Amino acid sequence: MRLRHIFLFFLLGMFVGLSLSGCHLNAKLKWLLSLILRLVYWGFTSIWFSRTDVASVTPWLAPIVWEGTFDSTVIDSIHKQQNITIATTVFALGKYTRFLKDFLESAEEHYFVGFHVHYYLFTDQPEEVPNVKLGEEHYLTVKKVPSMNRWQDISMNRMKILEKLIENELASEADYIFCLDVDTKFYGRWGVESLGRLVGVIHPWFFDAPRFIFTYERRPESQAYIPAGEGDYYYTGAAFGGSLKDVHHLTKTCREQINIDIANSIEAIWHEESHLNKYFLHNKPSKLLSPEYLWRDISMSSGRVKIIRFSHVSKNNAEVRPNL
Ligand code: UD2
Repeated sequence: MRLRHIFLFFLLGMFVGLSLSGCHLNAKLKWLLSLILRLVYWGFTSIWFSRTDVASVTPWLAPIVWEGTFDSTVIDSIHKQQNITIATTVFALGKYTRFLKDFLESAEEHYFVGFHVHYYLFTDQPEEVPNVKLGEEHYLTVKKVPSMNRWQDISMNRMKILEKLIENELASEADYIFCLDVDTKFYGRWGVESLGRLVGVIHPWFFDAPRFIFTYERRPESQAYIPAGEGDYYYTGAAFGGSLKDVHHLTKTCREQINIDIANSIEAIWHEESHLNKYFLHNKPSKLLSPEYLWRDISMSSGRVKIIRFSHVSKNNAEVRPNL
């Protein structure tokens, strides 16, 4: 595709050059006219929105969103006509309330700017929620949840709370939902290019790693078990989303699997993230977001990650978590 257009680009230049050859224009002017026409062609064609250095489609033909694979102006204008609302959930219990200010302030700069967003913030300390000025059509609802003694339980319990939120409150309130970790910050655009029926984000530690390195649950006793040789990508538990129906099915299934594990006295190696990976193995995401949508630390760079949109902030686990 790209080669064809490069060829056309030069052909257009030659054609313009030849057409002007009979005119009484000086050489510099002809060259300038030809260049302007070629740049106009370049500017109006959409072929430049593709990447050859990364995979931008999965083996089951779901797009993988990277910078350079979409035109934000085009995709924004399509979605603007649809009047969609994106519910966004975030949990901040215990000392994790300290991450809220940066999360919300940076989200207001970069996250679905110009679209309807409704944040649902779950916390055990509503009084600690900072007062952040929200943009037009952005709303925030704070929901009190009980404290928990283990960070693993806080993390896993999100599936149950999300399932109930979708079931009881969101049906007529939103079209899509994203569920995000709070110890994070936005640094670049996260917009409608991320929307899809079922959306997973490739984990930043594993996007260029071979499958045998993936930290799937390997014990057959757990419901999250994935045998060696299986699995497509390693997805992060820090960000996932999609339509309400699909995310409801995801959260319900993961909650059920977690409960079976609890009954069998086993906890998956990476908690709900392990169950999420198992779910995505059998329910393939319809869209994948590249690690631009959840980077590991803003200071760590990779040639293929050209823009960091959302990133984990470094934290001292021993200091912020209620247990080790
Ligand atoms: C990984 C995942 C995370 C989750 C976890 C499960 C990535 C980048 N992150 O992160 O999504 O799957 O593993 O093992 O893959 N929380 C609180 N208070 C607490 C503890 C946790 O509010 O005391 C919430 C908070 O929203 C936080 C989330 O739970 O962002 C996940 O906890 P974490 O960030 O400490 O987990 P981590 O870094 O191991």
